[in-house]
Amino acid sequence: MTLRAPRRTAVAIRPVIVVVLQTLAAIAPAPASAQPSVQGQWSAKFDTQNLMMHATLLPSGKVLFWSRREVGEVLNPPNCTPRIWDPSPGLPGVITETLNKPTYNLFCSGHTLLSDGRVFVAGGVSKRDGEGVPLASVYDPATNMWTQQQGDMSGGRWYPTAVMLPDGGVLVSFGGDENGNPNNTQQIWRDGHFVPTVNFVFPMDVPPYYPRMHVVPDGRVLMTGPLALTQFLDTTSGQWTFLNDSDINLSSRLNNFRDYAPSVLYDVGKILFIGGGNAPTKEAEILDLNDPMRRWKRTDDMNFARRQHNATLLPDGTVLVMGGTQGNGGESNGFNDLTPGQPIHAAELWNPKTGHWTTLAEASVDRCYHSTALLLPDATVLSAGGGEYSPRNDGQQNDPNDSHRDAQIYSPPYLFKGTGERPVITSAPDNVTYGQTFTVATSHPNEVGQVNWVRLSSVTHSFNDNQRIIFLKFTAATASLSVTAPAPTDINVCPPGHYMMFVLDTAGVPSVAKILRIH
Ligand SMILES: [Cu+2]
Repeated sequence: MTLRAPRRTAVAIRPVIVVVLQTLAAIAPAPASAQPSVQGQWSAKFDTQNLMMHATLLPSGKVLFWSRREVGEVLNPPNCTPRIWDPSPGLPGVITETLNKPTYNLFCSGHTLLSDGRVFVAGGVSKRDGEGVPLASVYDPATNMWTQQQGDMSGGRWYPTAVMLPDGGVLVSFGGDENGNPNNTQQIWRDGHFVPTVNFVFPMDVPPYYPRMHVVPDGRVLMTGPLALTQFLDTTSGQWTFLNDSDINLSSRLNNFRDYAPSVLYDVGKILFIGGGNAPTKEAEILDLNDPMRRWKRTDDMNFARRQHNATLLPDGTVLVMGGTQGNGGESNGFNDLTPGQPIHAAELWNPKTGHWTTLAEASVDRCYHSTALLLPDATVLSAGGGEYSPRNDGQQNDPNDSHRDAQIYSPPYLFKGTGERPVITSAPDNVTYGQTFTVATSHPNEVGQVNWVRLSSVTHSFNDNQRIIFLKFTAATASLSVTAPAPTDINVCPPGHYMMFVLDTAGVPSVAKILRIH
């Protein structure tokens, strides 16, 4: 996984664009060094059979993914083909199909990993973009099979968000209904069916598509975007309340409505909302729910304006941003500007301790609308997909050259720090319970700086609703660590389910993760 990426192939560019590129080169921060220990390193691009538009890391370390159609099909066929990517043999990995795939199309659904390692998927597309399917399905990695769920989903859902709740249920919110109108209902799915007594209705006029939602420490669900107005949902009563008690003006993000922006729960009760909007912005904001003031604050701007980008929480607590476009023109009128020079190939990394962004190495592929990124157990990051849409929203497909049935692996700078030797977890439990103290055998217990859990990812449309990080308490013994799992009272901070456990040395170099389950 340390192959060097080939230089981006030069494309014929009109003179006016060359001027733009030269200007950008002049204002973009110069790379401090081409060294991998500073900028990280991209693998060569590799084929993924189809576009990784919806992607979930399974407890096996494999990735479940799907796109909207197979090559050569019409834009909205009746169903799609979910696949499994197994990176364990080394790149490009092995890709296989899942069994008993749903009879409807999972494209533009909402999904989340359940606490038992199955994947819950709400909605999808029916005949046209915007028109949702009123069905839900579950994928079980143990059988490699899909099962359609019984019961009413209160109308179709195209672009809904599904968030796993600490009690193991799933909150399903909004999306477009069968007729392409906004579905303003929310439901809870639990133990194999939709809870019939729970059917919340959003109090505002128009519910947002793909709302950015996080379970926060008090157990409520916080919606951070794309609407500027930030609100909590109490999932026991269906009651929405403003971020700042009753004052709507103090409850908004600073930078207005921002669609296609990632929102990341990067620490306990702390959220980073990054870029997005049309025109795309460089602005990023943070919210600390531990602060009684409860106000959004600016952190540093990114080095590039971005929309349609992805943000990935790394095992050291930093946030990696990849892809997206800085343009607000092009064929799609700014929805997904792929004009040469507008897609951002450089990754960048946000440090929560300083608020600063560092520009990193450049990918070789545009990763904009319908791209995904997720953290893999070896502490590298998968960056994949992009494309497969109708630029003018008229049913005509995009330029096939802009649909990327491929991926690249990014190795962050932490993998090239120090001696290059990584901590090794030699043994750790598969299951732990809340509050349990357990033993982790590791190569150099006295050089361990952190033991962190990162929840497995489930990502689509620039939002990863599953990722979160837990910083654990530990003590070092002769050949092992004694690690304490989160307490039963921390269930909202660390919901039950699967996490990648990383041991990091004092220089911040992470081990390969051990995937374990807390329950
Ligand atoms: Cu889409």
